[in-house]
Amino acid sequence: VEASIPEPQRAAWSRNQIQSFTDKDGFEKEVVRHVETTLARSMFNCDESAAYSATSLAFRDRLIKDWNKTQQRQTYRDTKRVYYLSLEFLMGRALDNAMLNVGLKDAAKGGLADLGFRIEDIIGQEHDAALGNGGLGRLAACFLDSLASLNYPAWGYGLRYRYGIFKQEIIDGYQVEVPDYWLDFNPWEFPRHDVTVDIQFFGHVSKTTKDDGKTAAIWEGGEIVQAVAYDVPIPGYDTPTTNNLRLWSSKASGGEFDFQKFNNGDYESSVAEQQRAETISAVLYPNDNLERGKELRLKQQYFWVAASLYDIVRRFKKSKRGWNEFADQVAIQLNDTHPTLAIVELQRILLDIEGLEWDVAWDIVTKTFGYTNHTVLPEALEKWPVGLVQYLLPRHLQIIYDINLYFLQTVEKAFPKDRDMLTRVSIIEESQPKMVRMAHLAIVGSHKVNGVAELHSDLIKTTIFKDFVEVYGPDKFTNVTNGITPRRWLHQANPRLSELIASKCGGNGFLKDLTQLNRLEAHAKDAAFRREWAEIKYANKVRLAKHIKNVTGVTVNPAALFDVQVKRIHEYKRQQLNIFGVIHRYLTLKGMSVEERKKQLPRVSVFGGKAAPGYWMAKQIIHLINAVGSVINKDEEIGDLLKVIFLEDYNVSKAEMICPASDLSEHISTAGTEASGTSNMKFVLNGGLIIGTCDGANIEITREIGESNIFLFGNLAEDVEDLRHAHNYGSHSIDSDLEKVFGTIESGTFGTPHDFSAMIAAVRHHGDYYLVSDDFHSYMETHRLVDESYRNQDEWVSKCITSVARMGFFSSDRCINEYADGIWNVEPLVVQE
Ligand code: TH1
Repeated sequence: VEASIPEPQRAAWSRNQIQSFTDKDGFEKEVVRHVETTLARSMFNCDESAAYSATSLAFRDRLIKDWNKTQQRQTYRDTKRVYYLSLEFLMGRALDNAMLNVGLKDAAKGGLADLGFRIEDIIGQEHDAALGNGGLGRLAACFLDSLASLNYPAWGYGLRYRYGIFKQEIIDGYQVEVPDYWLDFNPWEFPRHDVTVDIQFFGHVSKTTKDDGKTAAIWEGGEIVQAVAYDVPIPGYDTPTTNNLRLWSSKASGGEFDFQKFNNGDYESSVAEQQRAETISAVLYPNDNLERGKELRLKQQYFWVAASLYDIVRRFKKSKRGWNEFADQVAIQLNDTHPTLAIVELQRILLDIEGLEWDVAWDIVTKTFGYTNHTVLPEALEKWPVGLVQYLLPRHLQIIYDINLYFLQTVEKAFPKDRDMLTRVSIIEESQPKMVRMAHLAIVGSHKVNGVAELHSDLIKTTIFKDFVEVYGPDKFTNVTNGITPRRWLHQANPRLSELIASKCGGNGFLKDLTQLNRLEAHAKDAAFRREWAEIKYANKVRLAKHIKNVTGVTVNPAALFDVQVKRIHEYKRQQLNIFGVIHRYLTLKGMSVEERKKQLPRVSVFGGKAAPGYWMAKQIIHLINAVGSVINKDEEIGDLLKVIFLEDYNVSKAEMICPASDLSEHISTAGTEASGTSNMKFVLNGGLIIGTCDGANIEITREIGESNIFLFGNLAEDVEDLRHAHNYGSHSIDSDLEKVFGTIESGTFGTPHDFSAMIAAVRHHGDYYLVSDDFHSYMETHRLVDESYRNQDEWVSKCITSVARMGFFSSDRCINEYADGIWNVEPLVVQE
């Protein structure tokens, strides 16, 4: 429908079109209809899987109505839109979220009960949409939820991977990766076979002279791969706004070429071509905070970015506005450097296709883009060999060189004769082979660059991007501290706690304005409230204990302190520090008399997380955790006092069960390495306390909830460099308690010592880059404080309540409003009911 038809007319059509349910009876009718028609099954043999499918289809119908209305409204009003470009969207499950956001979960619960099902079992049928590695992908998903809930006109753009992050199995204590084929039945996506874009690769560039005598570049030859759009509706909470997530899938461009081969009897090679094209969107690269420079990864990036930009420009052109208005209509946010080629692609479109002058085009480009940096780890900073870019995207490399030339000219004017400055800020690294530095390109091509927590934003300004602060001044660099959506991470994950909070906060308003949690603060002193609070935590722990029993066979005591570290396995996140600490605790317990032991607090140490398949050290860490668990868990002398659990296949839906059941969670990265962290926020919001380092968002969490409500330990970011230097050039002595732990491992207590020798050598002989030994003593001391504190349950629960009351700042709604004001300059657009 074109905008030329008056809106009232179109609104009248949609009112009369789809009738969707509004209560339990209506829901039941829809489920039965979908079982019997859409699924072509009968209600007599409707199992949980069919009930899940039909329930999803019923809710999907509801979303479609609001989705169409939202898109029509946004097209008609033609206000500025935000485009969030992310290679990862870690969405998790959609059904529960859809039910809660449209406010019909109770209707569905009653309806499913009438049909003989428990709603939890039906929700549990859904496969996670796991198109991401960890925090970066989950942040993108939280942002989509907030954008819709706050009524911002916004689209997400990503890749529709056939295989998301692998499924992790633990076999004999080792990680085994199994492919995650998740598309079998996915009611939440809509293929748009009519929305396709041809994407060009390889080829060569020639020059022509235009009518006006100017020369223009023409990129020709090479091969074409087709991008097909798949749309996923993103419902806002308690609002009709339903935004769109568009994921691109690759296929062979088809057409006559294929057909001819087919007719010539070259069937095999035409199928092979098809498969080669489909490879582009086949698999998510399973590395978190690591860039391995694979050609297919660069192909994925350009494929996705070019399709998205074509789509965005096509939509802009419909409005018949001049190019001078582009940046007033379009804001594009780059989620890390993965989509940085979008900068080059837009410049190419404006220059080569639309015929704009370089300076005019470049001004539009830089006003359009914003770039978010998520890491300072050197191994994660993207660099592509110049030769590879030249071969895959010859025209883009020319444009990159021109961008760099003009940029370096302005730098030279400001810093005459400073050759080193030019070398340092150049987009091209003069190494062997030469490399394109994507972060530099992203900075030069954007009007704002932001970090994701205060410490991190300070660090990028003083370390990796220091020179750019000199070049552009400090205002181009800003901070937007990450946040999480309280809908999924409190209301959906922890319904009982959400209800209890609502009873003291004057209803559910806190779910849309999380600062209202401060109304809880007064109740921290109320003994009856504390009892209810503690009872909910206990019930959540019982549920996790049952899950642990089911999947590992180990019985854990729900009254024990649950100490949880779940996140990607990485040396900088220091799961090795945690497991060394667990071993130390075990040794301490073993050294006690029976009497003494009786006085100790029981603990359950829970670990979870995936290691990148090629990250050998991370896999060793998983193996050690499992080896330690299998010894301690069957040590009868220790019994309930200590259990060590590794939960396999940690993902979003498991996080929703684990976060509400934690007493203490570990966020113990080496200071200065974790840009923000977001699970720290999830755990505190669910009434758990944190043991952590002064790193990432832990620092701001401390400022908000108060120093007495968090267990901080370890060296500070400012001291890390000197400590590392001392390890390598001074004498490096290992903490004596840690040496005992090493000795125990080396004595064979946890199996073949050789299996773990590299982990020990990293600390003893290879400079202990992550400061495990430096922080060990203070870590163990702080755990002692945790035990002491947990003994006083009244005080512990008060701390938890006070902390939750002060977590309002960490809503992704606050975060999205900051982006909207400070970076995108967009306003909400309310869709009428
Ligand atoms: C993470 C950061 O490690 C984490 O601290 C932060 O909270 C999160 O992003 C959201 O801001 C990152 N994930 C990745 C993944 C890749 C590359 C870089 C990063 S940084 C693939």
